[in-house]
Amino acid sequence: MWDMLLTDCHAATMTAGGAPYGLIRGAAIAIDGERIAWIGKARDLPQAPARETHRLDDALVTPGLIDCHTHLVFGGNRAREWEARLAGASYEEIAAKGGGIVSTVHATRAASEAELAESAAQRAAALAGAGVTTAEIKSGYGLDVQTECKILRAAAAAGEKAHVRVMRTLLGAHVVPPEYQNNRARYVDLVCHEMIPTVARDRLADAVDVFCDTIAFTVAEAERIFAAAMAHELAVKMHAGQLSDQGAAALAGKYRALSADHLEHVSDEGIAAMAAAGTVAVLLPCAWYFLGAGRKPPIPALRKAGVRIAVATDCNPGTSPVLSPLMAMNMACTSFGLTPEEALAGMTRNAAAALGLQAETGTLEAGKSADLAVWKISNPAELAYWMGAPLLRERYLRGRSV
Ligand code: DI6
Ligand code: FE
Repeated sequence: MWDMLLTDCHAATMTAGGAPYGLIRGAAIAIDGERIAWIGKARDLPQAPARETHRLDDALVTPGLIDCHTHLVFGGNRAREWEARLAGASYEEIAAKGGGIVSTVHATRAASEAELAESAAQRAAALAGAGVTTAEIKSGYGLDVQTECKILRAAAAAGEKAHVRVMRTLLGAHVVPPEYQNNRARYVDLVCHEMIPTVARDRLADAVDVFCDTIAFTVAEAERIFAAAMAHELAVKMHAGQLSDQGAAALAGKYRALSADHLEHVSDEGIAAMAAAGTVAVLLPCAWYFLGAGRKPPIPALRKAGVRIAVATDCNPGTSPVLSPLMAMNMACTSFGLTPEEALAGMTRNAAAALGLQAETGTLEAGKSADLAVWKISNPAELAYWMGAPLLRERYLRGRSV
């Protein structure tokens, strides 16, 4: 006897290679404990009884959405800076004058762990209300060992409060903090010899990320940090090609990074290295939009090379104050030219791969965690089509309605 049976639904399983969206019309989904035990056409159900049966009135079920790139934990906000940008200042100019990321660092250092957990939990709850069951959360607004650890602990607490599975990423290499402005190498030493070992020892993160760009870290610095992360058995990821092409995507490939993210500026060699390594391309169309819609990521080249494409909100106070995964999917289609099916794969199957979770979640398949989103629509293309509509009906995380 199964624990739970969901019937009278259509399932966009998002498994690759079969029908569009892996769609099963007239589906049933059986859940045992935390896992999907069986999924298929209801008429093929091998056994009927379950402790609990839910009839879903022909609703669409998809894998719970996965927001694989966020900076949800931060103090304050940057609405003032945005006003300055609207009046003509550039993101790089503001950063060079000590604004930008550094201003959020001051606000985050000043906030208590409980305050950070509470504001991040509210943001995580907003994502959950739009169908997210898994979110990655990066640190990166502390830039000292103590505050980076505080952020990573707050990230876990936020996930617990909002019933979202959280994967944590150390982004100690977000920018060089003001106190190391004249001694970058010593800050990279701190990241490699103190931050990464502490975070690994206390199991505060699953991966290490580096912002590799003009206003942040060079490829050589990123390589030192990747080597340190790998020595501590942490996965690596990269903010690559957001503002310029420094060769970051090629380095991501060389180190078999889980993902390279942004990629508005990326060379053919960078794409080839990512393809060879299986590195996922994470597109962040809301950050692209909020920074003024410049150069776009080369989608046809990524497709041609066979690079898997994910989509995320990049929720952060400077370049993407966005808590709507469906809006990110919409923009990935309207602005970058993804198909609605690619956009949904980008927030499910490929987002799972960008977090190393492809065996656990991201598709509806027997054996995977029962992470589901139930929607008030019947055609999966509607997920990327409606803008700002409350489409979610219900969410399951690890087999439980939350
Ligand atoms: N790229 C981004 O878009 C965010 N971080 C990064 O490396 C922006 C962070 C911020 O401006 O606060
Ligand atoms: Fe980011």
